[in-house]
Amino acid sequence: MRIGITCHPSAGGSGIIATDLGIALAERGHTVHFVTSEPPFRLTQFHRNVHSHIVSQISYPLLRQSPGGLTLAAKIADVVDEYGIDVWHAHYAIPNAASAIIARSMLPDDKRFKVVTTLHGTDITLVGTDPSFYRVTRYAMEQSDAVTAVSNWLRDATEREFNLSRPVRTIYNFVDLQKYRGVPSNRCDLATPDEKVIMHISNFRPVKRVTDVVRAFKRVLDRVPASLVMIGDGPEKISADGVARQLGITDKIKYLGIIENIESVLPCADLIFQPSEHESFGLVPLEAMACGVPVIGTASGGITEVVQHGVTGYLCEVGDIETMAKYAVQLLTNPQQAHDMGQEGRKRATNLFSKEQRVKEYEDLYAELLEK
Ligand code: GMT
Repeated sequence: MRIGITCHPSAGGSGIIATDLGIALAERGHTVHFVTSEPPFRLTQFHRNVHSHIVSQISYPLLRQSPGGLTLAAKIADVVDEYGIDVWHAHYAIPNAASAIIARSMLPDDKRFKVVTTLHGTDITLVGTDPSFYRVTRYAMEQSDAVTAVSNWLRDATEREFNLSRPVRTIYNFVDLQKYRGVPSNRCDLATPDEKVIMHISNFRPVKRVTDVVRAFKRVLDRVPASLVMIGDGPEKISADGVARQLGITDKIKYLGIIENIESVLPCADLIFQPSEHESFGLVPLEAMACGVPVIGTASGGITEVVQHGVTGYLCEVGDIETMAKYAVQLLTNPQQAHDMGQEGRKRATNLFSKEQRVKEYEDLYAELLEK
């Protein structure tokens, strides 16, 4: 098949899933065309059958903001016109699905393609339900040939909010189990030999509640020698710094910034903190599980479908840093239990979230649409 993909090129989970999916489809013999505003974060090397097209940005004094959704639509139409595309896979309804739909309507009948829209969460939970976007988000989904969501929680939330005429299908996110695996750790020089390593990975947006990470860590530190490793960057980093300063623990926290090959540091963690307000899926917890690292997170949104409470980690109420710290101390002082939970996580990742299963599911969906 000839497949087009649009996604956000930044370091978030949706871009990672879209890029890994595209590369995997290309490895299976399909031709894949990415159209993005800049090269996708994970598309760093040459892959056979993969093409990357960058949308040009217009700068003109009359236009206060670049009309990104329209330039994207024009680029999609150009790529389809030149190469021919059977299925366009838009990751995020806004603007990606809307742009694909505009592109399709601009083309003659013999060049028209199927549109698959995958919802990743914030397009529905934050942006899509805003009154200013609601109508266009709903239209983009209704005009798509298939809409998928990355968890049952997101599927149900979408169906509830948007009252669509056709059901949304869950296709879970996935992890590459060859790449993400527990390797004998030299602790990556992240801590002294007597310290445990707690890790947090995110884009430091308010929804990630990074100050909860710091506060829970302080409670752990009162009982267990430990180091907190923060990976990623974003608007709440400054608040996390401020809280750490107030608590007098800045010397126990390391910021590593944005890391492309996260699989090389994740196995060095003794546990992961993910105290988000909500997650439509929670790709970081899944990647941690694949590496055999237990997760302490919040029982909110699709993360409950990824992390199994009491088996692959623990899920607490949002904001309940006391309970998070209690579970963390329990795991850090009981390495056998932590190891067993890590192994259960790896098993769950293998059984439910392998890349092979999910890529096949998307491939079958495309084929089903083309048969119609
Ligand atoms: O979490 C973010 O802020 C980034 C966002 C994205 O677009 O990458 O993540 C969303 O999509 C991921 C991949 O499907 C999910 O694993 C995340 O749970 C979801 N984030 C939220 O729902 C807050």
